[in-house]
Amino acid sequence: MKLEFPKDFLWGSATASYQVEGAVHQDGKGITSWDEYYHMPNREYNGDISTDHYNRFKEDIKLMKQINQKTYRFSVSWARILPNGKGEINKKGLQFYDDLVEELLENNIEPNLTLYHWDMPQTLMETGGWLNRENISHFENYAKILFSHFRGRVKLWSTINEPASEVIEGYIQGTHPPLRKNYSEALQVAHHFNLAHAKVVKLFKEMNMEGKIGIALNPLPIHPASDKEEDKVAAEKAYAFHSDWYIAPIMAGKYPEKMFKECQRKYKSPRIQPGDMELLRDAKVDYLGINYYMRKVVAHNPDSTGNIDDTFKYVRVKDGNYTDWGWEIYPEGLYELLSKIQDDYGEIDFYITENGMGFYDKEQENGEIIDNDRLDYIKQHIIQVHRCLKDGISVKGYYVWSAIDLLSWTSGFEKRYGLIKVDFKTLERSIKKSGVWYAKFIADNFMECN
Ligand code: BGP
Repeated sequence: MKLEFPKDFLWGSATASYQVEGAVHQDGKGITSWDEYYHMPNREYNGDISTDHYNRFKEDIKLMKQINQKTYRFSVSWARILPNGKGEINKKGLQFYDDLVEELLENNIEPNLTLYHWDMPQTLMETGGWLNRENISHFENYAKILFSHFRGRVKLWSTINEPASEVIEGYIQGTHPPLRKNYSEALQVAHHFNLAHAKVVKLFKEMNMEGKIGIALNPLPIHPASDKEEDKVAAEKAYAFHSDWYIAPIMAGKYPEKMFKECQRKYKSPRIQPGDMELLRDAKVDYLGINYYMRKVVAHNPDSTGNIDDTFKYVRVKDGNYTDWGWEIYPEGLYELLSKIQDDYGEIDFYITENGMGFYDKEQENGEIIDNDRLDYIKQHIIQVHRCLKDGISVKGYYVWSAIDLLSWTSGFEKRYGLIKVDFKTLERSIKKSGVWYAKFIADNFMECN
């Protein structure tokens, strides 16, 4: 069967500033929360050099061009533009993104810019980061600088990458900065993320910016482990916790009702001020970005302490296809998720802002990477994108995570994602088999499959 895609479909790949740029002290950049995190005692790796994209972006864009990419999603490091998160603009930092955007445009690659992909200027983190409501106006001010500067050149914008990850890993599990374990804070941070997002969407419209603005969320499709009522309830709770808590405020300016009541009862959080919900309701996004990696299967947890995230527990599926990091490969989940969001909230344009899988890449004797697993992963997910299109779900673009090998937040340089290989000793780059396949697929814009 021949699966054809619309002519204007945007095929691309993605990275994030801290994971790929390196050059952490170059040209006046300020310290970020992740610089701080990786320089705590006993950390085995850090992003000080990473792939050195900051100094090698031209070479990287040349390779993206060879892969026939139509778009590239990257994030701006707030602390390169405003080393302390506010105050004076660092011209050299802005110049870097200027050069990057110009290089992309010259190569006919559409820039897709994310304003915040987790690297918070440390000065702001020290005054409370996203827990401090004042951070919202600092973010607005930073966004305004980028909007004015890139007006007419950057047409695809995303406010925040995966607020859920920073909320859950940074404020509940305590594994990402700022290493907190506090439910009440976590819920407040989620609310501040939503407000910051909404203010910036509003600003985008007020400034009559050309193009589209959205957000990149990472909702998970969740299945109950059995038909038992208690497992079904567990799955509903897990979906509210991981997914709908972040989708509902963006799509409908509200919080999922049951979970909201439970959070108020248990944690008296989030605290909402007059006007907040109106702001969320008025900030209509032009698209919804979805970062999709895996599904989760959950069962009722009889040993729950009663917290919102442990009334359910994760279950490994017998015969499931898992990576070495325990992430289940489940391409149908992408279709399920998008259909559910559309059923719940109506039609919207989607971009798959991240999709990919981390593997231990094994080199051939000549250094080549024959990454059949990654190639198949990408292919299977693109088939699901086609299924969405066929069923009237409007997907406009797809980004492989990641454009190039880079630092995985908590798995270092072992867990590889790139279409482009990096030899981290020499920083030499070469295109992997998956990249060669993707190049041909993009050029054809169709796929033959059985
Ligand atoms: C997403 C992040 C990316 C990326 C990816 C893979 O949640 O937006 O930045 O890192 O996950 O995750 P990891 O690097 O932890 O394997």
